[in-house]
Amino acid sequence: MEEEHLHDDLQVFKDRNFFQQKLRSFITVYFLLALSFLLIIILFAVSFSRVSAISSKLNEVHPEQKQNFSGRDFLLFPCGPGSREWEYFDGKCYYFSLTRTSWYKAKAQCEEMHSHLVVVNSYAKQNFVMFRTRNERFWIGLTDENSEGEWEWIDGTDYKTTFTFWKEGEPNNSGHNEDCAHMWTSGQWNDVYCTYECYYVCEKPLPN
Ligand SMILES: [Ca+2]
Ligand SMILES: [Ca+2]
Repeated sequence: MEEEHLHDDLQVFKDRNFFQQKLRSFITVYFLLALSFLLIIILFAVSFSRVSAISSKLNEVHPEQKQNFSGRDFLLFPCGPGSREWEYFDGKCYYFSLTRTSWYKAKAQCEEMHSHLVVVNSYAKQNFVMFRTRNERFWIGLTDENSEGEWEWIDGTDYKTTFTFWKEGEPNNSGHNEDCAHMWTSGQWNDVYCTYECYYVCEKPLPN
């Protein structure tokens, strides 16, 4: 009887020991799982912060590259990469027309492009325009239509105190109706009737 009782006690002890072992294993497994989970979270947080740091560095670099690119663009096309038909000279932009028209229409077409007919107020500008207009006639922004013989630049530049480059014997107001000036094939200026059709040069300031 006593032996049987002892056997039961031993069995209870064994069961309890087994239960405790199982519990310990469960706790260990759960602990390891929790630890793994925590490690994953830490790894994720570290990776995320690294990615954020790299991305913000890239963002810092990108505007610089953009600026360099637009800087190069500006050097190549000072009048704007979208306005390659405009040519740059000495702080201004010039458009040399590809079609012939009257002085009035040329004036209007320059205005449509937010510019005005060229004002040739220096020998340097004369040289620049003359080089591009060789062998063709181009309207310039000079007229005496308001008062015969009183030449006026289209932008209000004072004619009397400014550079001129008239052809010899010009302006001659031939036929009493020559009120608009153009550059001759030689580059020198001539007055001609304003409805005459020739090319034209527009001028505008550099875009902002
Ligand atoms: Ca005239
Ligand atoms: Ca003339």
